[in-house]
Amino acid sequence: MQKIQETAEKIRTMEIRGAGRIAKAAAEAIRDYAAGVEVASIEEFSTSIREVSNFLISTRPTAVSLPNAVKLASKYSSGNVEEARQEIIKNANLFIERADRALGKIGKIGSRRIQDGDVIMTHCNSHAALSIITTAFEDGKDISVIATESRPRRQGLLTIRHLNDFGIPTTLIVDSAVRYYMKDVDKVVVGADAIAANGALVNKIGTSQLALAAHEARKSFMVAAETFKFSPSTIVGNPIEIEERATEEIVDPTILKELSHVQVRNPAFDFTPAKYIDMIVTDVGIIPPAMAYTVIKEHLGWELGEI
Ligand code: RUB
Repeated sequence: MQKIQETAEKIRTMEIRGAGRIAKAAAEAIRDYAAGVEVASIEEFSTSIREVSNFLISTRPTAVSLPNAVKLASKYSSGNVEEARQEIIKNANLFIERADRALGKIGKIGSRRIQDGDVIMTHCNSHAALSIITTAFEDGKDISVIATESRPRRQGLLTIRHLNDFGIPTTLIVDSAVRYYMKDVDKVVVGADAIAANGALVNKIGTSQLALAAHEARKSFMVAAETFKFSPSTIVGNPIEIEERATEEIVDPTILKELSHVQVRNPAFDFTPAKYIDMIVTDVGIIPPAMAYTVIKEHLGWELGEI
């Protein structure tokens, strides 16, 4: 239980962040918990797996990779505790391996869409988007990146550090400079926290303004997303919840205490409608957003009865 609590805390405080990393950390935590939990019966095993699954899922509400990972990792069919443990260990390891392989595939596929000389704008810090950018660079393409700061948590600083380690020339800008610089951009490449059945993207707050500015300037808008970022529950009408984080991330609480007519809002993600997305680069190939439903049905084992 200690590892579950530690992982949950790290996800909640964003020490572990980014939808892909969150998913892998949750799968690892479930695996280790299943391997060690002491139970007297399969019923007890099932109850405790369900409880820790729900606990992990509650840590961050938007990244659909989290419930998808927990669901795929904690699958078992045996009525015998020892066999059920082994099934979970196997499924969790399979999920983690696939997630790692998916990043490599997305990098390979997406980099073919990047041309020599391209200026790429990215937002926040997405390992899937960075996989495309760094693969294109390693393939010998002379590219440069414009990275947004991504207030309030400033994940853009992680992005510029990562790109700098590869030797990729990068310009850091504030989020409000996105439209100003769009004229210099060839392609926008961002990651995904969730993709709904209608192809809408949920990603770091501000992503939709990159998409709008790219659309206005006729620049290509690419999303990098593993298949486990697609949301099965949107097929049956469930909305994707946008996480609202503490106001302290934006403004010092002592300042707010002096003000009686001000509220502060801090949504962590926003929606980008499918019509602003040119392509989604997944580990099973490049798709138009309109194919999100097919990805969910074919690659997430979605069945109406399960939801
Ligand atoms: C991170 C974010 C990333 C996606 C995709 O938000 O919006 O673009 O999670 O990342 P936060 P990846 O920092 O709030 O978790 O491609 O690494 O899964």
